Amino acid sequence: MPTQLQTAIDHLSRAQRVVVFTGAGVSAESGIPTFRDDLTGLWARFDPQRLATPEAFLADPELVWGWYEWRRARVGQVQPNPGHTAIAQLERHVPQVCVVTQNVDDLHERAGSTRVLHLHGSIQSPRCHDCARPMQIPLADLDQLGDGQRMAPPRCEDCDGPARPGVVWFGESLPEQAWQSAWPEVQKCDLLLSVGTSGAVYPAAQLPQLALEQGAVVVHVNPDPIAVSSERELSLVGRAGEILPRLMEGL
Ligand code: BV8
Ligand code: ZN
Repeated sequence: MPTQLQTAIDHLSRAQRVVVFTGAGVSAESGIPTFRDDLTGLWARFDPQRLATPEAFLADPELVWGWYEWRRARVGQVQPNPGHTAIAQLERHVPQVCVVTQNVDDLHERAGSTRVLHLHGSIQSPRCHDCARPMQIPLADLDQLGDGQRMAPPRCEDCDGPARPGVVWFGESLPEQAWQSAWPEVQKCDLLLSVGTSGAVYPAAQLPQLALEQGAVVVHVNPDPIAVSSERELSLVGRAGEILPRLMEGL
């Protein structure tokens, strides 16, 4: 009886079009806390789902901007982990690979993935809240920030509006271009590799189900076992940085 890992390797070795769908778990081993992890420091008493909203920003721009600048500074200080690297190496074995990520960090790109769609935006691209002009803002010094501080968002040179993070907040629509590109990729893939996501946030969380419905194989990689509902769905239990390199070794 082949192991789940060997079965996944067999499917992956035959796949022509693979979508790698990732969540915060793929960046956990780089030192970026997931949304399931408790927030720390200044943000410890806040719920991310309440802080990552337009309402929270309008109510207290300095608290929300400070949180994103602290996170953006941390992303600048960490490195891609073996999970990101294995996903980038997949492109050597599979003709068509598309990474569809819920993450707002740039670790997939820094690991070498060449096609990355960000369904929830990018923390590296702040813009004016009022006129949407992209704003170049130097990284905050993490040593100065300690566990995070309130920070006044810089003002836009054109209209004096406040900077806002380039991410998609709860209640905001997904970027049209990313979502319109992701959907057909999932529709036509042979295999969707779902890594490090709790599948709690919609509409992104629909994608593995969409892949299954169109006949693709779906492979989950997560330290928590994922309940599977079809013989074309596999759950590989373990960390991305441990499982993904083993998948690549088998190709
Ligand atoms: C929209 C950017 C509509 C910001 C994020 C009821 C009320 C109100 C709203 C809703 C509702 N029901 C549904 C909604 C819609 C809402 C939603 O889904 N809410 C949920 C919470 C119920 N969705 C939205 O609002 C979306 N927009 O629907 O618009 C609309 C339509 C038309 C017109 C106008 C509006 C927008 C959602 C985007 C929110 N922004 N991020 C920021 O980063 O601050 S979401 C954010 O949270 C992440 O991007 C990510 O998507 C999500 C966290 O999920 P995960 O990535 O899965 O991470 P998580 O921590 O949950 O899990 C980590 C996993 O990794 C775990 O399974 C863990 O076991 C695993 N793991 C841990 N370590 C490892 C590991 N795996 C592998 N290796 C390891 N080492
Ligand atoms: Zn502006």
